[in-house]
Parts: sequence; C-alpha cells; structure tokens
Amino acid sequence: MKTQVAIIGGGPSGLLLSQLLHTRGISSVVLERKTKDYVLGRIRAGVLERGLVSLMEEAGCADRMHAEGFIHDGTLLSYGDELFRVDFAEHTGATVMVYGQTEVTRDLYAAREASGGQIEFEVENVVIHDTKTDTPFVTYDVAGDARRIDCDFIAGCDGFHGVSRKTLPEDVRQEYEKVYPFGWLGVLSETPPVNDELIYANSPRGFALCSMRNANLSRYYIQCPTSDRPEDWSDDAFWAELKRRIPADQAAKLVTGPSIEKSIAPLRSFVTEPMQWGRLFLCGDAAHIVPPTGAKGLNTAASDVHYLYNALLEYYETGSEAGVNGYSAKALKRVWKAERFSWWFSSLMHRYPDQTEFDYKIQVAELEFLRSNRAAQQAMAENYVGLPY
Ligand code: RFL
Ligand code: PHB
Repeated sequence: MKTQVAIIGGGPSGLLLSQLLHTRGISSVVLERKTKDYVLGRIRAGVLERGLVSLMEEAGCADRMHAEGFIHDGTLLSYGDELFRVDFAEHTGATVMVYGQTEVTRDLYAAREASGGQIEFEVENVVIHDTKTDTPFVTYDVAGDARRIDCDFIAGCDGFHGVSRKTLPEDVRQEYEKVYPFGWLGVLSETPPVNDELIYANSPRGFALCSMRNANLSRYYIQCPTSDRPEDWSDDAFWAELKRRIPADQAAKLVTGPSIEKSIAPLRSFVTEPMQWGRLFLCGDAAHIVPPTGAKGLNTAASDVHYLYNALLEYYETGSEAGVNGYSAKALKRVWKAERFSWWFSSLMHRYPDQTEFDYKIQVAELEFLRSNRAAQQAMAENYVGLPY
C-alpha cells in the first residue's frame, strides 16, 4: 500500500491530523492497535482550548461540539472553605470548551469514515523503517497477515506506550521526567454537575476536582496514593471523601449517584527530545505527558498536530522542507510552556507525602496572592485558555 503520510495511532492526535490532511487533499492511512470501541471507551480529557476548537472547525468536525459543548469563561479555585474565581474572558478575551475527549474522538472517527478515510484497526508488530531516507515505510500485521505501507512521512501519534518514540536511537533521544507521588481517582456519574464551572480544590486532605461532561454527566477526581486501586474505593467512600475536600456549601449541594466509570491515573511530567527523526514526527502523548491539572494533555497534542499539519502543507504546496525540518524545535517550545504550567498548577494544588506545614502555608499564600492579584490571574488565565500557537 502507498500513501503520503502514514499515521501510527488512532487516538485524537492521529485522527485529527488525518482529517486535517484530508481537507487539503493529502492522503494518509491510520494504524490503530485497538478496536474503535476500545478507543472510544477511554474516559480522558474534558476541556478544549480555543486552538483545538479552531482545529476541529478547520477539520470540518465542529458541529456537534458547538451544539453540545459548554463554553466556560472562568474557573473556581478553593482552599479550605475559601472559594474564588479566575475569569478567563475578562483577562484574555478567550474561553474554553467543555466537551469530552471521547466525543472529540467519536466526531473525528465519523468524519474519517464519511470521507472514506483508511483506518486499520487491531494492527500488531508495527515497525518503522528508513526514516532518515526519502522513502520511509511501515510494516505491521493484521490478523496474522503481514502488510507494508510506503509513504513520504510517518506521524507517530501512538501515545506514551507506542513504538514511535522508541524508534529514535537511544543515543539521540533525551528524556526528561518527573513522577508525582500520587494519582487521580476519577469517577464518572450520571448526575448533574455540582457547579456550572469547574472547581479545583486544594484541601488539607488532598486535591479534588469537580468537572463535567454535560448537564447530567459529572466527572470528579480526588488525589489518592499511587498504590490505591479503583476497587479499593466504593462509591460511598469516594463521595464522602470528595465532600470533605470541597467547600462546605458546594458539598451540601453535591448530587451523588452510582459511578459508571472509575479509574486511577498516575501523574507524570515527561518530555522526549527531539520530536522528530528524519521523516518520523512524534505528536501528542508519544512525545510528552503532563499531569492533568490544568487539562493540557489533549490540548498540547493538538498544538503538535497544528505544527505538523502546517509543515506538511508547506511541503506539499511549495516543496519546501523548512517547516518539516523545524517541526521539533517549534513544537517543543510550546510543549515546555504547557509542562511548566501543569507542573506549577499541580504543585500548587496537591498534598505531597513529605509536605511540611511550611510548604502548606506557602501554597495558601500563593492561592491568596492569585485570588487578589490581577496580573497573577491574567497569567493563569492565559495559560489555561491556551498559549497562542
Ligand atoms: P492516545 O490518546 O494515547 O492515543 C494513542 C493511540 O495509539 C494507539 N497505539 C498504537 N497503535 C498502533 N500501533 C502501536 N504500536 C500503538 N501503540 C499505541 C493507542 O491504542 C491509542 O489509540 O494519544 P494522543 O492521540 O496523543 O492523545 C493524547 C491524549 O489522549 C492525552 O494527552 C490525554 O488524554 C491525557 N489525559 C488527560 N488530559 C487532559 O487534558 N485531561 C484529563 O483529564 C486527562 N486524563 C489522560 C487522562 C491520559 C490518560 N492516560 C494516557 C493513561 C487520563 C488517562 C488515564
Ligand atoms: C476532566 O473533565 O476530565 C478534566 C477537567 C480539567 C482538568 C482535568 C480533567 O484539569
């Protein structure tokens, strides 16, 4: 088989890139290790930056998002029973869209299928070849059948556990990592959200987040030890702990119900450099991970896709390789800013096992500063709605 861009990974990065390329007449084939149902069963991010909203529009996949998503022009932060708001619209003139990653992915699959996009599911043994030449190719198996795709470029959109990053030789690849000593226990429930905006809570018992998917679907998280397993937490224990971590007036109006999904995600900051090796380009979680505080994971994947899409367009429309050659340097500049923000927000909001009273007082002082200082609120708002591409 032959295509212009072989895309490894049918998560949001791979699908968005494939659909954007399609709108400009550039062919691609997506290779996905799992089934479509499996990919759509993963409950992940919920907040879309304006940049990702624009990319969905450009990809022709924004109708349902605009009809069903919720525009948020601020967020709430709490510490103890104190609660304050950071107004995104006032400080930046921009807003974010609350619309789940599952729905983004569903819309992208629908668009690829409607336009006859080629997606191979349940592929195994993907191997990337000859990326330092002009004729790279990918080999893989489907149901025991060995296949090969010849292409101009390869996009490694296969997430943190994929093969693309590991294709970069070890002596070239530099990895930077910070592992946090806690995870997030997340619950999805068919209950109305406790509040119409998100609440990020720093409590003496640990972090909590009140988020949502729609008017009758709530997403809540609490910080937990990394050794915990979802089955250690009954629904009742989860709700009781969440109520202890959010301001009393919010806890009083929290509607609880059976969980329809419960999972624990570890928190990690990770960046690999460079994000390209010849004609192989890494996008999204294949190249970097952020802790979810601030919702930058999916959004940073989207900014990579933006840079790569534009570089490929330049190549196919003008023949210039300047954009593709500069992809890694350009993408990494924004990646590190998202890493910084996610690390800062995580450090501000969580309890660390070795945290002293001094450290807690510093967190509270920083939250009080943020509460009262316009410049600090503006800096947070600019990062939250998404730095410009
Ligand atoms: P994905 O979504 O991991 O998709 C990669 C796809 O590649 C496939 N794959 C392969 N395909 C072919 N061959 C191989 N060898 C392959 N290896 C893997 C996988 O099956 C998968 O379908 O990466 P992508 O597209 O870069 O998208 C990134 C986002 O998914 C990610 O940044 C966010 O979901 C991160 N994240 C969160 N971000 C937020 O902003 N807010 C959140 O609340 C949030 N929660 C989460 C998260 C990530 C999690 N992970 C990765 C464990 C919760 C979890 C549990
Ligand atoms: C979510 O709704 O899943 C969500 C929202 C904001 C975050 C992280 C996760 O910072």
